[in-house]
Amino acid sequence: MKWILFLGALVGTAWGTQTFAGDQVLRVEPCNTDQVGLLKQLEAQESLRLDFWRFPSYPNRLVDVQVPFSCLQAVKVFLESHHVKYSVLIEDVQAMVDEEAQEMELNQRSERNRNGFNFAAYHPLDSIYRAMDDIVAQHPQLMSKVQIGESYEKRPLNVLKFSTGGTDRPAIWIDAGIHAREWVTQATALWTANKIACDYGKDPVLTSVLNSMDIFLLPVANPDGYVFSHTKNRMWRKTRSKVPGSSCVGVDPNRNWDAGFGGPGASSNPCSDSYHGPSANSEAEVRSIVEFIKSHGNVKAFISIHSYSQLMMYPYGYKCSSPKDHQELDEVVKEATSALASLYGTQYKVGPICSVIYQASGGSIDWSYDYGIKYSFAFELRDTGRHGFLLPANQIVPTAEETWLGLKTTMEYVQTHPY
Ligand code: 0X9
Ligand code: ZN
Repeated sequence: MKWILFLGALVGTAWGTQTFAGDQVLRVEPCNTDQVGLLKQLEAQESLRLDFWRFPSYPNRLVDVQVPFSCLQAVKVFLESHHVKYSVLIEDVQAMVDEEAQEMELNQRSERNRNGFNFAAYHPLDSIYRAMDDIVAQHPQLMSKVQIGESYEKRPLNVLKFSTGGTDRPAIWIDAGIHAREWVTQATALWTANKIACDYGKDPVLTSVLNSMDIFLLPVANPDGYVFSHTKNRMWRKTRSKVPGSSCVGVDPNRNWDAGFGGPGASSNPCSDSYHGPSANSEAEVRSIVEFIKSHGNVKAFISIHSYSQLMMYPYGYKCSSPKDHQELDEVVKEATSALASLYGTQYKVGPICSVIYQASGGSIDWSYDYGIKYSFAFELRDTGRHGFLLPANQIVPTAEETWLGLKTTMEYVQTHPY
Protein backbone atom coordinates (compact mmCIF):
# COMPACT_ATOMS: atom_id res chain seq x y z
CA MET A 1 0.00 0.00 0.00
CA LYS A 2 2.76 2.35 1.03
CA TRP A 3 4.63 2.05 -2.24
CA ILE A 4 1.45 2.65 -4.24
CA LEU A 5 0.87 5.90 -2.37
CA PHE A 6 4.50 6.79 -2.83
CA LEU A 7 4.39 6.11 -6.58
CA GLY A 8 1.14 8.04 -6.88
CA ALA A 9 2.63 11.03 -5.12
CA LEU A 10 5.80 10.76 -7.15
CA VAL A 11 4.15 11.16 -10.51
CA GLY A 12 1.18 13.12 -9.22
CA THR A 13 -1.34 10.76 -10.73
CA ALA A 14 -4.23 8.66 -9.53
CA TRP A 15 -5.05 5.68 -11.72
CA GLY A 16 -3.22 7.25 -14.62
CA THR A 17 -5.11 10.52 -14.40
CA GLN A 18 -3.24 13.65 -13.52
CA THR A 19 -4.64 15.35 -10.45
CA PHE A 20 -4.05 18.93 -9.42
CA ALA A 21 -5.20 18.84 -5.82
CA GLY A 22 -3.99 21.95 -4.04
CA ASP A 23 -2.18 23.25 -7.13
CA GLN A 24 -2.43 27.00 -7.49
CA VAL A 25 -2.13 29.32 -10.44
CA LEU A 26 0.00 32.30 -9.52
CA ARG A 27 0.03 35.57 -11.40
CA VAL A 28 3.59 36.79 -11.32
CA GLU A 29 4.50 40.32 -12.29
CA PRO A 30 8.22 40.57 -12.98
CA CYS A 31 9.26 44.22 -13.00
CA ASN A 32 12.58 43.98 -14.80
CA THR A 33 14.64 41.70 -17.03
CA ASP A 34 16.44 40.20 -14.03
CA GLN A 35 13.15 39.06 -12.58
CA VAL A 36 12.12 37.58 -15.92
CA GLY A 37 15.47 35.76 -15.84
CA LEU A 38 14.59 34.34 -12.42
CA LEU A 39 11.30 33.03 -13.78
CA LYS A 40 13.12 31.44 -16.69
CA GLN A 41 15.42 29.76 -14.17
CA LEU A 42 12.37 28.36 -12.41
CA GLU A 43 10.95 27.20 -15.74
CA ALA A 44 14.15 25.34 -16.53
CA GLN A 45 13.99 23.45 -13.26
CA GLU A 46 12.04 20.40 -14.37
CA SER A 47 11.68 18.93 -10.89
CA LEU A 48 9.36 21.82 -9.95
CA ARG A 49 6.92 20.72 -12.69
CA LEU A 50 5.72 24.27 -13.23
CA ASP A 51 3.10 24.71 -15.92
CA PHE A 52 3.28 28.13 -17.49
CA TRP A 53 -0.21 29.13 -18.60
CA ARG A 54 1.45 32.31 -19.86
CA PHE A 55 5.17 32.10 -20.52
CA PRO A 56 7.68 34.52 -19.05
CA SER A 57 9.06 37.01 -21.55
CA TYR A 58 9.79 40.71 -21.52
CA PRO A 59 9.73 42.67 -18.30
CA ASN A 60 6.43 44.07 -17.12
CA ARG A 61 4.47 41.27 -18.71
CA LEU A 62 2.15 39.11 -16.72
CA VAL A 63 3.12 35.50 -16.18
CA ASP A 64 0.57 32.91 -15.06
CA VAL A 65 1.99 29.71 -13.70
CA GLN A 66 0.41 26.60 -12.24
CA VAL A 67 2.47 25.37 -9.31
CA PRO A 68 2.08 21.83 -7.96
CA PHE A 69 0.96 21.73 -4.34
CA SER A 70 4.20 20.06 -3.30
CA CYS A 71 6.31 22.96 -4.61
CA LEU A 72 4.05 25.87 -3.68
CA GLN A 73 5.85 26.79 -0.51
CA ALA A 74 9.28 26.70 -2.12
CA VAL A 75 8.18 28.72 -5.15
CA LYS A 76 6.48 31.37 -3.02
CA VAL A 77 9.50 31.67 -0.75
CA PHE A 78 11.74 31.97 -3.81
CA LEU A 79 9.60 34.73 -5.31
CA GLU A 80 9.32 36.61 -2.03
CA SER A 81 13.01 36.41 -1.28
CA HIS A 82 13.72 37.92 -4.70
CA HIS A 83 11.00 40.57 -4.26
CA VAL A 84 9.04 39.34 -7.24
CA LYS A 85 5.40 40.44 -7.04
CA TYR A 86 2.76 37.72 -7.27
CA SER A 87 -0.83 36.96 -6.37
CA VAL A 88 -2.95 33.82 -6.35
CA LEU A 89 -5.19 33.63 -9.44
CA ILE A 90 -6.63 30.17 -8.80
CA GLU A 91 -6.71 28.77 -5.28
CA ASP A 92 -7.17 25.11 -6.14
CA VAL A 93 -6.93 23.94 -9.74
CA GLN A 94 -8.36 20.51 -9.00
CA ALA A 95 -11.50 22.02 -7.43
CA MET A 96 -12.17 23.89 -10.68
CA VAL A 97 -11.39 20.82 -12.80
CA ASP A 98 -13.79 18.75 -10.69
CA GLU A 99 -16.52 21.33 -11.02
CA GLU A 100 -16.10 21.38 -14.78
CA ALA A 101 -16.16 17.57 -14.99
CA GLN A 102 -19.30 17.40 -12.87
CA GLU A 103 -21.04 19.94 -15.07
CA MET A 104 -20.07 17.98 -18.19
CA GLU A 105 -21.43 14.79 -16.68
CA LEU A 106 -24.76 16.44 -15.84
CA ASN A 107 -24.99 17.91 -19.31
CA GLN A 108 -24.28 14.59 -20.98
CA ARG A 109 -27.13 13.04 -19.03
CA SER A 110 -29.54 15.77 -20.05
CA GLU A 111 -28.37 15.62 -23.68
CA ARG A 112 -29.09 11.88 -23.71
CA ASN A 113 -32.57 12.51 -22.33
CA ARG A 114 -33.36 15.31 -24.74
CA ASN A 115 -31.42 13.76 -27.59
CA GLY A 116 -29.92 17.15 -28.44
CA PHE A 117 -26.60 18.97 -28.46
CA ASN A 118 -25.97 21.79 -26.02
CA PHE A 119 -23.60 24.40 -27.45
CA ALA A 120 -23.23 25.88 -23.99
CA ALA A 121 -21.33 22.86 -22.67
CA TYR A 122 -17.94 21.24 -23.16
CA HIS A 123 -17.92 17.91 -24.99
CA PRO A 124 -15.62 14.97 -25.62
CA LEU A 125 -14.24 14.54 -29.13
CA ASP A 126 -16.74 11.93 -30.32
CA SER A 127 -19.68 14.21 -29.39
CA ILE A 128 -18.08 17.10 -31.26
CA TYR A 129 -17.50 14.93 -34.33
CA ARG A 130 -21.11 13.68 -34.19
CA ALA A 131 -22.40 17.25 -33.85
CA MET A 132 -20.34 18.26 -36.90
CA ASP A 133 -21.90 15.43 -38.92
CA ASP A 134 -25.36 16.50 -37.75
CA ILE A 135 -24.83 20.12 -38.78
CA VAL A 136 -23.61 18.98 -42.20
CA ALA A 137 -26.60 16.64 -42.55
CA GLN A 138 -28.97 19.53 -41.81
CA HIS A 139 -27.35 21.85 -44.36
CA PRO A 140 -26.16 19.64 -47.21
CA GLN A 141 -26.49 22.40 -49.83
CA LEU A 142 -24.17 24.71 -47.99
CA MET A 143 -21.61 22.52 -46.31
CA SER A 144 -19.63 19.33 -46.37
CA LYS A 145 -17.06 17.53 -44.27
CA VAL A 146 -13.55 17.27 -45.68
CA GLN A 147 -11.00 15.04 -44.01
CA ILE A 148 -7.65 16.73 -44.55
CA GLY A 149 -5.54 14.10 -42.82
CA GLU A 150 -5.00 12.09 -39.69
CA SER A 151 -3.52 12.85 -36.30
CA TYR A 152 -0.53 10.96 -34.90
CA GLU A 153 -2.93 8.52 -33.21
CA LYS A 154 -4.88 8.19 -36.47
CA ARG A 155 -7.90 10.29 -35.62
CA PRO A 156 -9.45 12.12 -38.57
CA LEU A 157 -8.76 15.83 -38.99
CA ASN A 158 -12.21 17.00 -39.99
CA VAL A 159 -12.74 20.32 -41.72
CA LEU A 160 -16.13 21.85 -42.40
CA LYS A 161 -16.32 23.39 -45.83
CA PHE A 162 -18.92 26.09 -46.46
CA SER A 163 -19.46 26.81 -50.11
CA THR A 164 -22.31 28.13 -52.21
CA GLY A 165 -20.83 27.09 -55.53
CA GLY A 166 -18.01 27.69 -57.98
CA THR A 167 -14.79 25.73 -58.06
CA ASP A 168 -12.11 26.67 -55.60
CA ARG A 169 -13.32 30.13 -54.83
CA PRO A 170 -10.98 32.28 -52.77
CA ALA A 171 -11.13 30.90 -49.27
CA ILE A 172 -10.94 31.76 -45.60
CA TRP A 173 -9.26 29.25 -43.28
CA ILE A 174 -10.11 29.06 -39.57
CA ASP A 175 -8.60 26.57 -37.13
CA ALA A 176 -9.24 26.09 -33.42
CA GLY A 177 -7.95 23.82 -30.73
CA ILE A 178 -4.39 23.38 -31.94
CA HIS A 179 -3.61 23.60 -28.22
CA ALA A 180 -5.60 20.84 -26.59
CA ARG A 181 -6.47 22.46 -23.27
CA GLU A 182 -7.93 25.63 -24.77
CA TRP A 183 -11.41 24.15 -24.59
CA VAL A 184 -13.34 27.32 -25.26
CA THR A 185 -11.81 27.41 -28.74
CA GLN A 186 -13.12 24.06 -29.96
CA ALA A 187 -16.50 24.91 -28.44
CA THR A 188 -16.50 28.34 -30.09
CA ALA A 189 -15.61 26.82 -33.46
CA LEU A 190 -18.53 24.42 -33.24
CA TRP A 191 -20.95 27.17 -32.27
CA THR A 192 -19.56 29.17 -35.21
CA ALA A 193 -20.15 26.29 -37.62
CA ASN A 194 -23.77 26.18 -36.56
CA LYS A 195 -24.05 29.97 -36.77
CA ILE A 196 -22.73 30.05 -40.32
CA ALA A 197 -25.06 27.21 -41.31
CA CYS A 198 -28.10 28.96 -39.82
CA ASP A 199 -27.34 32.54 -40.86
CA TYR A 200 -26.49 32.06 -44.52
CA GLY A 201 -29.27 33.76 -46.47
CA LYS A 202 -30.31 35.79 -43.41
CA ASP A 203 -27.24 37.73 -42.36
CA PRO A 204 -26.37 40.06 -45.27
CA VAL A 205 -22.63 40.26 -44.48
CA LEU A 206 -22.18 36.51 -44.13
CA THR A 207 -24.34 35.87 -47.18
CA SER A 208 -22.31 38.23 -49.29
CA VAL A 209 -19.03 36.67 -48.08
CA LEU A 210 -20.27 33.18 -48.87
CA ASN A 211 -21.54 34.23 -52.28
CA SER A 212 -18.00 34.93 -53.36
CA MET A 213 -15.76 32.94 -51.00
CA ASP A 214 -15.55 29.55 -49.31
CA ILE A 215 -14.92 29.05 -45.60
CA PHE A 216 -12.92 26.13 -44.21
CA LEU A 217 -13.27 25.55 -40.48
CA LEU A 218 -11.21 23.03 -38.49
CA PRO A 219 -12.74 22.95 -34.99
CA VAL A 220 -10.33 20.43 -33.44
CA ALA A 221 -6.86 20.82 -34.92
CA ASN A 222 -5.26 18.58 -32.26
CA PRO A 223 -7.72 15.73 -31.61
CA ASP A 224 -5.21 13.44 -29.82
CA GLY A 225 -4.32 16.18 -27.38
CA TYR A 226 -7.99 17.04 -26.94
CA VAL A 227 -8.89 13.45 -26.05
CA PHE A 228 -5.93 13.31 -23.65
CA SER A 229 -7.07 16.54 -22.00
CA HIS A 230 -10.46 14.92 -21.37
CA THR A 231 -9.23 11.55 -20.17
CA LYS A 232 -5.81 11.92 -18.57
CA ASN A 233 -4.60 15.46 -18.08
CA ARG A 234 -6.90 18.48 -18.31
CA MET A 235 -3.88 20.73 -18.81
CA TRP A 236 -2.45 18.92 -21.84
CA ARG A 237 -1.33 21.37 -24.56
CA LYS A 238 0.78 19.49 -27.09
CA THR A 239 0.28 16.73 -29.64
CA ARG A 240 0.73 13.12 -28.50
CA SER A 241 3.56 12.06 -30.78
CA LYS A 242 6.40 9.98 -29.42
CA VAL A 243 9.71 11.72 -29.44
CA PRO A 244 12.62 9.38 -30.28
CA GLY A 245 15.13 9.19 -27.46
CA SER A 246 12.89 10.86 -24.87
CA SER A 247 10.38 9.59 -22.37
CA CYS A 248 8.41 12.80 -22.75
CA VAL A 249 5.51 12.90 -25.18
CA GLY A 250 4.28 15.53 -27.60
CA VAL A 251 5.28 18.58 -29.57
CA ASP A 252 3.89 22.10 -29.28
CA PRO A 253 1.99 22.31 -32.57
CA ASN A 254 2.26 26.08 -32.49
CA ARG A 255 6.06 25.91 -32.55
CA ASN A 256 6.23 23.32 -35.32
CA TRP A 257 5.50 25.44 -38.40
CA ASP A 258 8.18 26.31 -40.89
CA ALA A 259 8.51 29.95 -39.84
CA GLY A 260 11.64 30.79 -37.89
CA PHE A 261 11.53 27.17 -36.78
CA GLY A 262 13.61 26.46 -33.67
CA GLY A 263 14.20 30.15 -32.93
CA PRO A 264 13.52 32.18 -29.80
CA GLY A 265 10.39 31.37 -27.82
CA ALA A 266 10.48 27.67 -28.62
CA SER A 267 12.17 24.92 -26.65
CA SER A 268 14.46 22.16 -27.86
CA ASN A 269 13.63 20.14 -24.74
CA PRO A 270 11.08 17.39 -25.53
CA CYS A 271 9.74 17.67 -21.98
CA SER A 272 8.90 21.35 -22.39
CA ASP A 273 5.37 22.49 -23.18
CA SER A 274 6.79 24.66 -25.97
CA TYR A 275 8.95 21.92 -27.54
CA HIS A 276 9.27 22.68 -31.25
CA GLY A 277 9.66 19.07 -32.32
CA PRO A 278 12.43 17.30 -34.23
CA SER A 279 11.83 19.29 -37.44
CA ALA A 280 9.39 21.74 -38.98
CA ASN A 281 6.13 20.03 -39.94
CA SER A 282 7.11 16.91 -38.01
CA GLU A 283 3.57 16.82 -36.57
CA ALA A 284 0.93 15.14 -38.70
CA GLU A 285 -1.60 17.74 -37.57
CA VAL A 286 0.54 20.66 -38.78
CA ARG A 287 1.62 18.87 -41.94
CA SER A 288 -1.98 18.12 -42.91
CA ILE A 289 -2.97 21.78 -42.69
CA VAL A 290 0.12 22.93 -44.60
CA GLU A 291 -0.53 20.42 -47.38
CA PHE A 292 -4.18 21.39 -47.55
CA ILE A 293 -3.44 25.12 -47.79
CA LYS A 294 -0.77 24.54 -50.42
CA SER A 295 -2.90 22.25 -52.55
CA HIS A 296 -5.91 24.56 -52.32
CA GLY A 297 -3.84 27.42 -53.67
CA ASN A 298 -6.39 30.18 -53.17
CA VAL A 299 -6.59 30.80 -49.42
CA LYS A 300 -6.81 34.53 -48.75
CA ALA A 301 -7.16 34.59 -44.98
CA PHE A 302 -5.77 32.33 -42.28
CA ILE A 303 -7.14 32.62 -38.76
CA SER A 304 -5.99 30.57 -35.76
CA ILE A 305 -8.07 30.55 -32.61
CA HIS A 306 -6.43 30.10 -29.21
CA SER A 307 -7.21 31.02 -25.62
CA TYR A 308 -6.71 32.82 -23.27
CA SER A 309 -5.80 36.52 -22.82
CA GLN A 310 -8.25 38.43 -25.08
CA LEU A 311 -5.89 39.35 -27.88
CA MET A 312 -6.12 39.65 -31.63
CA MET A 313 -2.72 39.47 -33.24
CA TYR A 314 -0.96 39.51 -36.57
CA PRO A 315 2.62 38.49 -37.51
CA TYR A 316 5.32 38.28 -36.52
CA GLY A 317 5.98 36.02 -33.56
CA TYR A 318 9.34 34.59 -34.58
CA LYS A 319 10.84 38.04 -34.94
CA CYS A 320 10.02 41.37 -33.42
CA SER A 321 9.96 43.44 -36.58
CA SER A 322 6.64 44.28 -38.20
CA PRO A 323 5.45 42.73 -41.44
CA LYS A 324 5.17 44.98 -44.46
CA ASP A 325 1.36 45.02 -44.25
CA HIS A 326 1.31 45.93 -40.58
CA GLN A 327 -0.60 49.18 -41.05
CA GLU A 328 -3.44 47.49 -42.87
CA LEU A 329 -3.45 44.48 -40.53
CA ASP A 330 -3.56 46.83 -37.57
CA GLU A 331 -6.60 48.52 -39.05
CA VAL A 332 -8.34 45.16 -39.49
CA VAL A 333 -7.71 43.97 -35.93
CA LYS A 334 -8.89 47.30 -34.53
CA GLU A 335 -12.11 47.11 -36.52
CA ALA A 336 -12.65 43.46 -35.66
CA THR A 337 -12.08 43.86 -31.93
CA SER A 338 -14.27 46.93 -31.70
CA ALA A 339 -17.08 44.92 -33.29
CA LEU A 340 -16.31 42.13 -30.83
CA ALA A 341 -16.43 44.53 -27.88
CA SER A 342 -19.74 46.02 -29.02
CA LEU A 343 -21.69 43.02 -27.74
CA TYR A 344 -20.59 42.55 -24.13
CA GLY A 345 -17.82 45.13 -23.76
CA THR A 346 -15.05 42.50 -23.78
CA GLN A 347 -11.77 44.35 -24.29
CA TYR A 348 -9.08 42.93 -26.54
CA LYS A 349 -5.50 44.07 -26.98
CA VAL A 350 -4.19 44.08 -30.53
CA GLY A 351 -0.85 44.12 -32.33
CA PRO A 352 1.92 41.89 -33.61
CA ILE A 353 2.44 38.64 -31.65
CA CYS A 354 5.92 39.60 -30.49
CA SER A 355 4.89 42.83 -28.85
CA VAL A 356 1.43 41.84 -27.62
CA ILE A 357 2.26 38.45 -26.10
CA TYR A 358 5.86 37.22 -26.50
CA GLN A 359 8.36 36.12 -29.06
CA ALA A 360 7.36 32.66 -30.24
CA SER A 361 8.82 30.96 -33.29
CA GLY A 362 7.28 28.29 -35.49
CA GLY A 363 3.72 29.63 -35.13
CA SER A 364 0.92 29.01 -37.60
CA ILE A 365 0.07 32.54 -38.70
CA ASP A 366 3.70 33.46 -39.27
CA TRP A 367 3.96 30.54 -41.65
CA SER A 368 0.72 31.45 -43.45
CA TYR A 369 1.78 35.10 -43.76
CA ASP A 370 5.22 34.28 -45.12
CA TYR A 371 3.56 31.78 -47.45
CA GLY A 372 1.69 34.71 -48.96
CA ILE A 373 -1.61 34.82 -47.10
CA LYS A 374 -1.76 38.49 -46.19
CA TYR A 375 -4.72 38.30 -43.86
CA SER A 376 -3.21 36.09 -41.16
CA PHE A 377 -4.54 36.56 -37.63
CA ALA A 378 -4.51 34.81 -34.26
CA PHE A 379 -7.18 35.22 -31.62
CA GLU A 380 -6.70 34.54 -27.93
CA LEU A 381 -10.25 34.28 -26.58
CA ARG A 382 -11.57 34.88 -23.03
CA ASP A 383 -10.65 35.42 -20.29
CA THR A 384 -7.69 37.39 -18.93
CA GLY A 385 -6.77 34.84 -16.27
CA ARG A 386 -9.54 34.64 -13.71
CA HIS A 387 -10.30 31.14 -15.01
CA GLY A 388 -7.76 30.85 -17.82
CA PHE A 389 -8.07 27.51 -19.62
CA LEU A 390 -10.84 26.51 -17.18
CA LEU A 391 -13.33 29.02 -18.52
CA PRO A 392 -16.78 28.12 -17.12
CA ALA A 393 -19.09 26.58 -19.69
CA ASN A 394 -21.64 29.36 -19.18
CA GLN A 395 -19.18 31.66 -20.96
CA ILE A 396 -18.94 29.52 -24.12
CA VAL A 397 -21.89 31.06 -25.92
CA PRO A 398 -21.13 34.69 -24.98
CA THR A 399 -17.52 34.11 -26.04
CA ALA A 400 -18.59 32.56 -29.33
CA GLU A 401 -21.15 35.31 -30.00
CA GLU A 402 -18.68 38.14 -29.54
CA THR A 403 -15.93 36.30 -31.41
CA TRP A 404 -18.34 35.84 -34.29
CA LEU A 405 -18.64 39.62 -34.64
CA GLY A 406 -14.85 39.87 -34.81
CA LEU A 407 -14.64 37.05 -37.34
CA LYS A 408 -17.42 38.46 -39.49
CA THR A 409 -15.80 41.90 -39.57
CA THR A 410 -12.51 40.28 -40.59
CA MET A 411 -14.16 38.18 -43.29
CA GLU A 412 -16.02 41.19 -44.66
CA TYR A 413 -12.76 43.12 -44.85
CA VAL A 414 -11.05 40.25 -46.64
CA GLN A 415 -13.88 39.98 -49.14
CA THR A 416 -13.95 43.69 -49.90
CA HIS A 417 -10.15 44.05 -50.13
CA PRO A 418 -9.04 41.39 -52.58
CA TYR A 419 -5.37 41.03 -53.43
O1 0X9 B 1 2.17 30.45 -27.13
C1 0X9 B 1 1.36 30.34 -28.05
O2 0X9 B 1 1.45 29.49 -28.92
C2 0X9 B 1 0.17 31.29 -28.12
N1 0X9 B 1 -0.39 31.48 -26.81
S1 0X9 B 1 -1.15 30.24 -26.06
O3 0X9 B 1 -1.46 30.63 -24.70
N2 0X9 B 1 -2.55 30.01 -26.78
O4 0X9 B 1 -0.37 29.07 -26.15
C3 0X9 B 1 0.63 32.62 -28.66
C4 0X9 B 1 1.23 32.59 -30.03
C5 0X9 B 1 0.30 33.14 -31.03
N3 0X9 B 1 0.73 32.80 -32.34
C6 0X9 B 1 -0.05 32.13 -33.22
N4 0X9 B 1 -1.23 31.76 -32.89
N5 0X9 B 1 0.45 31.83 -34.38
ZN1 ZN C 1 -2.82 28.26 -27.74
